[in-house]
Amino acid sequence: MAVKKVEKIWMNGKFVSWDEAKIHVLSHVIHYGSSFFEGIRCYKTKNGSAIFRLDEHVKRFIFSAKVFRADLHYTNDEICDAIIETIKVNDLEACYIRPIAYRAYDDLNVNPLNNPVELTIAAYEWGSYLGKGAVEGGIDVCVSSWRRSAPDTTPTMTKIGGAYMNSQLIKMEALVNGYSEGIALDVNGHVGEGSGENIFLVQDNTVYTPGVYNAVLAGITRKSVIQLAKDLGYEVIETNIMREMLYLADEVFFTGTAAEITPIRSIDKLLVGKVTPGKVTKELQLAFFDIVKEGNDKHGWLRYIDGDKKILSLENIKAR
Ligand code: PPE
Repeated sequence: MAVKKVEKIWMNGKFVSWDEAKIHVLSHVIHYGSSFFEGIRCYKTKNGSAIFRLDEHVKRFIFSAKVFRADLHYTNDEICDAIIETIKVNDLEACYIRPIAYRAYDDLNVNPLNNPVELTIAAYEWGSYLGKGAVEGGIDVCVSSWRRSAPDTTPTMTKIGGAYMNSQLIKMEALVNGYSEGIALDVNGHVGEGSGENIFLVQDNTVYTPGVYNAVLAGITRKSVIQLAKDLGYEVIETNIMREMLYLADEVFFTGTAAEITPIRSIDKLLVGKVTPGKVTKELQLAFFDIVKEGNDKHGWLRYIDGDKKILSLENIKAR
């Protein structure tokens, strides 16, 4: 499924047409994977289009670049505004947003410091990440033979292009063996995450998830689901998780911007729990979609793209 083309892409401060958003083949990023990116979702809520935890995503974007000594040349607020503009200029209501900064064209050797850092923002419609019906009915996954990076190798807390070569190995192995996704263990054999999702387990009404020390991305959906589980009264434990706990759990699910909350039906052909989605997974899905679809935003996680218009209309109401 090809990316669904829209009209314009934001490139280094201006809009260019989708087909002209190109970079040179000798750009540093192509040879050495030197990019920093985000995946963000804009939902069509009952109160209008709204971006989920925009500020948090942009903070992580700037953090990823900082670890690699890259200056994005734009502030958090400027990047947020550019993202909103990109959605508006393309008349999108619900979409996936992909800001990406990369070491561009100039010098060509491993040292990235002489190459300019460029920034691009695209927004487009994106369907179900793990296949049709995945969020509703669950998916079948395997434990990957590929591990996540060890600490002090590739920094797993950053969202960087190069790290997704590892994700590709996990994903391809899963797909060619007939699974929808793979779960990678960390360097010590504890459960890590999927190729593009964090993972959660439910056992005896307690929710477990690996810690960031298990070589996982500090997912923003993960953080949100931890909060929602606590709101619902569940204890949430971040800890080392043994592989066999995956097989014994009552419920297992993935979280991520693209994956949202996707239940896991089986792991290595062993069925997970009795029904998919399980009780806690379902409650968390309801709580999550109540925010992003119904707009019941009790935590202030939504940024409406027509925020200004909303304030204006409030004033109009007052004036009447
Ligand atoms: N781990 C990895 C490795 C990862 O790529 C993601 C997001 C997550 C965890 C969840 O993080 P968060 O989105 O902040 O909750 N993966 C993004 C990109 C996927 C892709 O195929 O590209 C995403 O979900 O947008």
